[in-house]
Formats: sequence, C-alpha cells, structure tokens
Amino acid sequence: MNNNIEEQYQLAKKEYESIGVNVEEALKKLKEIKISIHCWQGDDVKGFLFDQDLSGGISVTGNHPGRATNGEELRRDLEMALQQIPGEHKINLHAIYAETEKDIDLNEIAPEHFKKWVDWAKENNLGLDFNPTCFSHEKSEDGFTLSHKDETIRNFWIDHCKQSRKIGEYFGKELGQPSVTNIWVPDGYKDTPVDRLTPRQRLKDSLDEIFSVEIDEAYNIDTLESKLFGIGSESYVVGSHEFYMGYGLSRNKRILLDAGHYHPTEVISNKLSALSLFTSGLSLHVSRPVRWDSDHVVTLDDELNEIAKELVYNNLLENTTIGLDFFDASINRIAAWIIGTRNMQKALLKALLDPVQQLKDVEENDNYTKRLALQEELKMYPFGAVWNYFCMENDVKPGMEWLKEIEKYEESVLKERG
Ligand code: RNT
Ligand code: ZN
Repeated sequence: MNNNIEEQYQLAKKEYESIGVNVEEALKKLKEIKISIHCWQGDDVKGFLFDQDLSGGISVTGNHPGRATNGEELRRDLEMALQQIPGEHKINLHAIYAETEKDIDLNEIAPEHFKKWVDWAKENNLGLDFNPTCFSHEKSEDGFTLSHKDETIRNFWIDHCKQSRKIGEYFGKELGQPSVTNIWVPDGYKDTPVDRLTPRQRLKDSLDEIFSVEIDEAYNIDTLESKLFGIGSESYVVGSHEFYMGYGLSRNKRILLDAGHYHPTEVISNKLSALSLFTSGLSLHVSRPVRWDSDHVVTLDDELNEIAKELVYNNLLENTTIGLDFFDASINRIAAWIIGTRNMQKALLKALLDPVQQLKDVEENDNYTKRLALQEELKMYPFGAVWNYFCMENDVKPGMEWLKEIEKYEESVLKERG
C-alpha cells in the first residue's frame, strides 16, 4: 500500500511540475494551516452545564448511537478524530462545555472551568477557540439576548460575553497561540417587526460594553458572526450581515462569515476578497447549507473549492481563521468530524496545487477560452494521489482506511454508551 502511494505520488508530482507547480511547497503550506474543529459535533450541541433543549433557531436531527455526554467522552472522541486528521489543529469550545464542581450560571463561567480542556490541549498540541453560549438557556427563551429590552437580562448576557473573552485570553496565554472568541447571538423575530432599529441599537451598545475591556490580540481575537434567519427568527435577525460588517469595520473587530448564513444562492467565497481590502483579518465558519442553514457535514463541493481558492489565490490564508460548523446526529459523529475536516484540507490542497500565476496571466490576457479550458482541465489533475501521500507522511490513514478504525470504535465504545 505505502509503496503504491509513493509511486502514485511521484507520478502526480511530475504531472503538476509539468505545469509549473511546486508540489512540495504546496504540502508544506498545507501542513501549516490549522483548522478549528468545533467540539459541538460530538454531542449534538448539548454541553455539560444544563439539561436544556437546543434553542436559538438551530437544530440537530438524527439519533446515531454514542453521543458524548461528558468531557472525558468528548475528548476521547475528539482524539479518535484527530488521529485521522493530518496536521496540528485547534478545538473550538462553547461555554456550555465548562466542567464545574458546583452548578454555575453562564455569567459566572471563568478560566478555571476550562482547566481540563487546557491540560488536554497541551498534551495533544492543540490550540483552543471559544464561544459564549447565548442560547439553550432560560434567559434566551423569548429569542433575545444581547439586544433584549430588559436591562437585567441584557446585562446577564453582557457579563457572560465578558467572561467568555477572559477564557479566550486564558487559552491564548496558556497555549501560546491566540484564541478566537466568537460572539453569535440568535436574537430575532419570527414575524415582521415594526421596529428594526431599536434592537440593533441595543446590540451595538451591548457589544461596546463587552469590548470596553481591552484584551491583547496576541491572546484573544474577537469575532462577530452574523445571520440572515433562524428557526423562529425567519423575518428578522438583529445581528445581520450589514450590522456586523458596520460594527466590525468601525471598531476593528473581526467579521465571521458562516457559509450557511446568507440567502440560499449567496456564497461567502465571493465576499472574502472584498472584505479583505478593509479588514485586518477574516474568520470563517465553514458549513454546508442544504436548502436552509442546515449545518450539514462539509463535502468537497464547488463552494468549498471556491472558498479555498479565494484564500489561496489571494494570499488570505495568513489572516484568516478557518473554523468548521456543522452538526449531524444521523451518522457517526466522529466520522462527521473526520470527513468534514479532511474535506476542508483537501479543498485547500487542491487550490494550493493550482498554477495560480499561469491562471492569472491567462485572465490578464483576456483569453477567457483558455481560462475556462484550463480551469476545467485542472479538476482532472491527480490531487488525490498527493492527498494520500500527505496523509501517509503525517501518520494518518489514507483513502477510506480510516473508516475501519472508527467502525471498530463504534462497536466497542460508542454502542456501549447509554
Ligand atoms: C448558528 C451559528 C453558530 C452556531 C454555533 C453552535 O447559526 O452558526 O455558529 O452554529 O455557535
Ligand atoms: Zn456558525
């Protein structure tokens, strides 16, 4: 098998070299790209703090056996996934994944409640990212948090977000790489509102209050995630794209684009170049919307390839953080992580193997016929052979072989869980 992979790789390498592509360089770059793997695919976004149903207009469907129910299980499952994902990455946590001795509320979460995660991250060479959890809680039951008309409730969520940034800072300091703390709030109305302005005014003021605490970006980077609609907020979402674009640009905070948070035919790939001209960096939630913001597992589809191409062709990788965001309980959750993360990496590899300068020259010369022919031809190039080699070099099972490991784990561990 290994000999075969090596042989195929050498052939593929020659083919890429014949069009001026440096394959070794591409592999070196790929190895440096960290993907932020979201922990919440492992337990259907339940967390460990409360026994609340998932709310906030998002939804998980399916009942595949083996949902992780505590930190030990979730970390063990993540380790299984990481064994099949080449390279060094980050794990993205939500506040509800705190591990506490006594019951606490979200406004009380503090760095100490994430010590187990940090110790584990150190042992496994991982970075950590963070998110306040502004949903699945009694104080968000009516669909509003940071833009709530009740000041007491608003302040509760403000305090929660302030604490969350401290946790991000703690991650950054402990792990020697900045943590991304992403604020997403579900606030919105099911039906047509009269006053669209006032809730946005309140959200703006709440954010200003949260960010009045200065935190060094060497430790924590703040990002803001917009949305178009959710279940129960179909008509109006306070934190829309324009809202956060304005907020982020005027206050030097990062805008986070989730692939599922726009109109069904609107894509985030086409937004990256535009925003890059006006921001110091961008953040992504790579997801896959199917007819709505369904958070399906990321596949190697056209939009994923387009996102990767935009990042690679325009040299945006260095200033972009790539996070994943999907939750599917109808299939093996560990396999979901592996498939989604590897697909993100495959798309990046495919883009890194493109003869970018040649493509740009053809376009510059107005030769649109050749541009189309070349773009289409490149789809047939043997990037799969390069991918398998990359896996082998990074001690990860190539092709479909990884699935056997996960199937074994499902039989021996996941099916035994209550
Ligand atoms: C919701 C947002 C948000 C969540 C996670 C769990 O539509 O995409 O990022 O999916 O925070
Ligand atoms: Zn998201």
